[in-house]
Amino acid sequence: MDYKRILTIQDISCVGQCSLTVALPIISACGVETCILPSAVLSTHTGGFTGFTVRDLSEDIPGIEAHWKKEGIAFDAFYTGYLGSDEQIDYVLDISETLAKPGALKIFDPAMADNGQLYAAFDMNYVESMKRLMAKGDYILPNITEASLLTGIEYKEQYDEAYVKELLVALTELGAKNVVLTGVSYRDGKTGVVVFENGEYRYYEHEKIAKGCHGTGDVYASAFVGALMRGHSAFDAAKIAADFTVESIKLTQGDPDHWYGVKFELAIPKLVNSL
Ligand code: PXL
Repeated sequence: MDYKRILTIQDISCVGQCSLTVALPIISACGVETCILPSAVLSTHTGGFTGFTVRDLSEDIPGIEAHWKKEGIAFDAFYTGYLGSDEQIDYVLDISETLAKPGALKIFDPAMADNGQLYAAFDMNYVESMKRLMAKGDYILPNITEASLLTGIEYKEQYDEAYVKELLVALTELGAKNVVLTGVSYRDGKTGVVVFENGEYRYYEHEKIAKGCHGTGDVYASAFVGALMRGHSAFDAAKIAADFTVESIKLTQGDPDHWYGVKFELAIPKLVNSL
């Protein structure tokens, strides 16, 4: 069987079910070798906990890259999520060129904002740097907030297909080849994902369960990467990832103690079956 090796670069939030603690189990469960490059170690994610610790690992990255180069290690794909700084974006740009197998895919999630707002750690300089990363993406996975920040197009909570298409075209004008736009909701009780590939717009709509569950962007992106690397088309991978994310949210609903993430582990058997 075709066996792919990817590198995912994002933080380790030790508790909180996001970034690497989500990407590693999900992509591995999809049958893909998942190498990691932690950008930082935090005691928890930053979305609701207070007093978390942060250790930035930027200064370790050049040494890790040099070692891998010496060992002749290369990757079939790169998947990035939450990164700690502008400097790390430059490292990612370099690594995704120098450690790439021929034809390697770059799948970049800006992971910097949601619900109309940038995450606590970021400012507009970071957004500017993120544009440079998005420009190199084969698939970028912004939500509507991130798409609006990246393109300078006004953020809207209520919108129509014309607005979404304007965002998609502007994102490809930044340089991104294809866009998977998440959290696209045209009517109450429903949300979905748009895959804009080679200029073609396709929408997968599904039920909307709860507003803004933590970590679901990372659960979604990880399953998308896993399914894509297993040979599914981008649209099928987007559907598989959406169904997995919905199932994970359903399995978490009704447990107020579990506000910080979703119980995606319980949905992994279904994800594996859908591959
Ligand atoms: O992608 C979500 C995420 C990842 N890592 C950290 C975060 C968040 C969202 O808040 O704070 C550290």
